[in-house]
Amino acid sequence: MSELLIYHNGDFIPKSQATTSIYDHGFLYGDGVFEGIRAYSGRVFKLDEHVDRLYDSATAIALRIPLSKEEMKEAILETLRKNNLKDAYIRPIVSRGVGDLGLDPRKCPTPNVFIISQEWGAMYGDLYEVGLTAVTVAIRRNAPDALSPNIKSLNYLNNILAKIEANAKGGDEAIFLDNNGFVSEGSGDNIFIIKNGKVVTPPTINNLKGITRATAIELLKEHGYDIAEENVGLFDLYTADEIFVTGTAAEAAPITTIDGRAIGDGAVGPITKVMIEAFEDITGRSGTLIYS
Ligand code: PXG
Repeated sequence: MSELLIYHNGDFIPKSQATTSIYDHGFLYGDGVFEGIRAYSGRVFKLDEHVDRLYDSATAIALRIPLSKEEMKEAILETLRKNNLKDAYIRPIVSRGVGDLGLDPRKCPTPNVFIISQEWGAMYGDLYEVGLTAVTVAIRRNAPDALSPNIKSLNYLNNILAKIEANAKGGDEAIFLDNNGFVSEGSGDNIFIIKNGKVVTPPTINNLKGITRATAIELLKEHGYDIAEENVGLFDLYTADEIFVTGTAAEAAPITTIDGRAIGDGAVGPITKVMIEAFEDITGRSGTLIYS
């Protein structure tokens, strides 16, 4: 198979040659933003929402993306076409660009826009049937008044520290609390807790405004479930009937153990099963056509 092509500032470059300078502030400081998008069966799922969030992340760090949203969407679709992809993971990245060793973003005149795409399957394999083991971690989610978790920035160290801790504790996924002790989210997904038929997810002040999260809320409402955005504590996690996480990579994934405690009866619960099926259904039948 020929080498994957990466979009870089309007050109398509073979993967092995798609590079940027070590003076790019994306590399020096994690100064930039990105998205994680998926395509299913030739359709890009929630393309508008992901592009909107990319531009919101950029606005929040005063980074001007040198493409209109329409141009960005077309660049994403063209990257998929150039690589003949139908089921794919897509990673647009906008870095501050090349500057000098000082922090000042004014030294970086030209942002670097990259779009990576590649084939991608289920993230957690067999775990969708048995459920994931999650652990809460000591590291707190970035405070919204320090580095808002709403910004999908190239600085993912907070999340990586959580992942390192989860790995050390033998968890498939880390669950963050915030500085107030409220449940925030996973290292790369949002969290939903079910108790007595009611579904609760934390408000997005302390977590990423997940596009799968928003989809899950819509789908649960359509299926007639009672769903609320409320603060959640450790007690609520440990005493839940069901828990699942949502994300572009994770999709809807059940959590059946947290901190050594079985959730509910330890098996994947009925509402979680409805959610997994509803998500599979919507990703299979909606989205922006890549090849029209
Ligand atoms: N919280 C965080 C911190 C994330 O990084 C989500 C929630 C879910 O958001 P969406 O919009 O995807 O429903 C994310 C997204 C990866 C990977 O490779 C992670 C994400 C997306 C794509 C790939 O681990 N996280």
